[in-house]
Amino acid sequence: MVYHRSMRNLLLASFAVAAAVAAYAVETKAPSAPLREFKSVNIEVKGNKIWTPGVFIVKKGDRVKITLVNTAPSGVHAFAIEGIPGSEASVDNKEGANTKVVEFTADKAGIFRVFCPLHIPHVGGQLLVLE
Ligand SMILES: [Cu+2]
Repeated sequence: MVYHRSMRNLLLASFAVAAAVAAYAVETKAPSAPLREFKSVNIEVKGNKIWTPGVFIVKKGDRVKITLVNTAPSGVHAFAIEGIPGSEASVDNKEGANTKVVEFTADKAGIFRVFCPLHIPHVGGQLLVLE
């Protein structure tokens, strides 16, 4: 009988230690990075094609989601951020098919060029990733 009690106490103590370790693991888990969401629309003004807004400011480590809508009458336009994998998209201007979403993590600080790879004279922008 004494043996059973000590075994039971040992088991209870083991569970208490396991629960404490699990709680510690939860508390020390890194919080998920904030999601920064933007919507940028491609417009055309006197022949200039522009993703607007074209400047995106985030912090290093943020997840970034940009919804791209192409309303320019001139056809397909693309979107890319130099040096940022996952930021590229080609967006049609046809009603019902004129929206694309790009998502990436801003894992390095700096200033990155936003541009249309299809039309280099396109008015460009910048992604600013703060340290
Ligand atoms: Cu373009």
